[in-house]
Amino acid sequence: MSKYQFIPHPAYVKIDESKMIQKSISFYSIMKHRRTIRDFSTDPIPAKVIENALMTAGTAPNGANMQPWHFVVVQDPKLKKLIRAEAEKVEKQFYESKAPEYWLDALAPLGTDSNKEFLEKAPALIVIFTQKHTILPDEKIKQHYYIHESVGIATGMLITAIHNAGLASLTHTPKPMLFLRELLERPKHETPFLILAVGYPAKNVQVPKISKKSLKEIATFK
Ligand code: IYR
Repeated sequence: MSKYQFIPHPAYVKIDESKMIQKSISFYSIMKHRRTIRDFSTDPIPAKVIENALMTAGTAPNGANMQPWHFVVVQDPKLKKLIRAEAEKVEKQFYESKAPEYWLDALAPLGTDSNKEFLEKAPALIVIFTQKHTILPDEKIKQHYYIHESVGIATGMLITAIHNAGLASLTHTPKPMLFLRELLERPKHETPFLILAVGYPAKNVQVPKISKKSLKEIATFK
């Protein structure tokens, strides 16, 4: 007998078609109201929501079930201040010299700049790391696979869970962002992937007037 076990799918419940369509519509109407915000309220957020959203992210499909991610939740104001200072350093270089004109033109409708106040104002920053491998207790190394695909999927599920619970978020990718490994004391085989700022929107927050592509533009049916 194989040492690997298969069990009946413990949770699959078939729902009828009309209910399924209804559910897909109501989920879409929840998700289409998600907006990235750049101005957060400093109001504290429920720790349980963050924990549950992280557990949701942890259910993501991923390469060979290696779960090649690590999430650091930063709420300490001093640490957030340090992250902001380092991020603004690299962002200043990006906006003032590194970014080509066409990139800055593409960003113009979003109103971004090198000021990253949200890194201090948002009550929580979830810093997501990719892991190249697992180090086993005997120090042997277990390789990870499809790391970026896996962590990208988990991050999408995290953003979805946070939105579904009623909080807002902002994906931030300072470039380069290796400073996060040092500031957050993560090991060498982990690489920062993205910062997700999480909180309530500031009062009267404004968002850019932008739209999403239509189904026709994003999908082909053959
Ligand atoms: N990392 C920079 C620039 C930036 C790039 C893209 I592509 C965006 O969609 C938004 C911002 C910043 O955070 O400002």
